[in-house]
Amino acid sequence: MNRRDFVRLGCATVIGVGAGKLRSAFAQPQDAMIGKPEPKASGRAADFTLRIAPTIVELAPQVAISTIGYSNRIPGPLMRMREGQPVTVEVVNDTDVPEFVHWHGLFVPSEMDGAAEEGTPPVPPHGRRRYQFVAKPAGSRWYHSHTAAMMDLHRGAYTGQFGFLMIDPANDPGLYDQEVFLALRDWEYFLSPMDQDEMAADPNDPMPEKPATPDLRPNGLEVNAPLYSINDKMLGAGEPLRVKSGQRVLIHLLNASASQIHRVALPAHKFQVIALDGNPVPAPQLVSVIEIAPGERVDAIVEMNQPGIWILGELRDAARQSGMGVVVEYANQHQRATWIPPPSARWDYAVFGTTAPHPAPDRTIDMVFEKVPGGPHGINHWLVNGKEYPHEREFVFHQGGRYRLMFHNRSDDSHPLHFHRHLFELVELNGKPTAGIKKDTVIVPAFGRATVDLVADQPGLSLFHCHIQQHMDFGFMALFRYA
Ligand SMILES: [Cu+2]
Repeated sequence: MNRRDFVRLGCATVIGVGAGKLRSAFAQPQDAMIGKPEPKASGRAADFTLRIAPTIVELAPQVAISTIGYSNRIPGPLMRMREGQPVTVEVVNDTDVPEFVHWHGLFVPSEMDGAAEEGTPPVPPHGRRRYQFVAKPAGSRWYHSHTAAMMDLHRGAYTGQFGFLMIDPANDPGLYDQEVFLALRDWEYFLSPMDQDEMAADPNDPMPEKPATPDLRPNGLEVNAPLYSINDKMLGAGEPLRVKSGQRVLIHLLNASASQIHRVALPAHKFQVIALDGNPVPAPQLVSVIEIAPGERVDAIVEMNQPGIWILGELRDAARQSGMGVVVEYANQHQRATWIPPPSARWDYAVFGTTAPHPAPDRTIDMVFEKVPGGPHGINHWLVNGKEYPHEREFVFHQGGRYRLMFHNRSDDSHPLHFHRHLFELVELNGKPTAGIKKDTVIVPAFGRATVDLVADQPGLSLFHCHIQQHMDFGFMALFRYA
């Protein structure tokens, strides 16, 4: 087996139905290479071309959704490059609205980063624009639309505009037999007052930011979704992930949802988490459950040593039964696909870290996040240090400075906070120290606190925001500049 074999994953098998039967019933066209970029435009030197255009994603037979995608694929083409390689991406916009492609987790200049707030020019409607950057740092990155959506749930991150971007290191130990890319995704977003309850706060969590008096204002509308998929297929459609006993399968997991934190498990197996947000962790660990927030990536190796047919899926029955799962099928197995709820376990970034001391920062920046429940349009609005974006003055870095950012989440929701163009190192999570974990997105739990260190080594404007699209659109952003 070629370890670079890229398996395009659909899904297969609803619970309780024979896998073999469904495979023939739900056979998809063989189109195994979403990894191939579109052909280069003639005479052009672009390394990749992305075409933003309306597309149909067939999540399952009789479940087809009209959306916007990259080059007619969901996820978009896998963009694979070598660390240090200069890259030109030609983006063609076949839609009626300006678009931005953000290179999530890469160190790219502000004008190439794909964020209007940083000064990146848009890809004009029915126009084109080239993004040029050097591929760094190595690891699992991704690209996605960074257009504000506001009340339009068919724009920006609510569409199918997302794809994997892999930057291969100079020396890849390649300790795996098969490599798969799994993007978790929600579809058909709508506004609802319902709490998804996907991340009910654990009453045992310390909640250091919980106010003494609770906010009794009624909650506003939040973005919800009735349909789920892994890549472009619901559980019950598409191809299973075919494995052989003894294989080590490297899973690149991405949460490309615009709104929800997800937790996944593979019954009878454990995930050896080796990288978070594409960055190798100091202490790889075996876990039964992976929790992953919008924007985050988790790379994990699974040793296939429990022959059978299993469902890799979301822990919540409603999400899994509405599509968020994929069948893992060992060779020569023909039984029904099995789901077994995993033992309850809290996700804790710190288990992948060390206890090394951190150098003292030059400065600490406190960032306090609060919710304004049910503001204009009945939507929750968000405050950073008492104000919605934009702030009258940006946060300021001095080049080469070492900054400690303290994220105080004074709301009853968990938020995945993303810093553009930089990596940060986790220092403390709800008072628990850790070290050596480098990320670009971190979940700060409800009423929780996270502290991260960041070296200001990427001059230019840098956006900071919650990666839940609605939160970002309604105030949860801040801009950092260099002095
Ligand atoms: Cu948020």
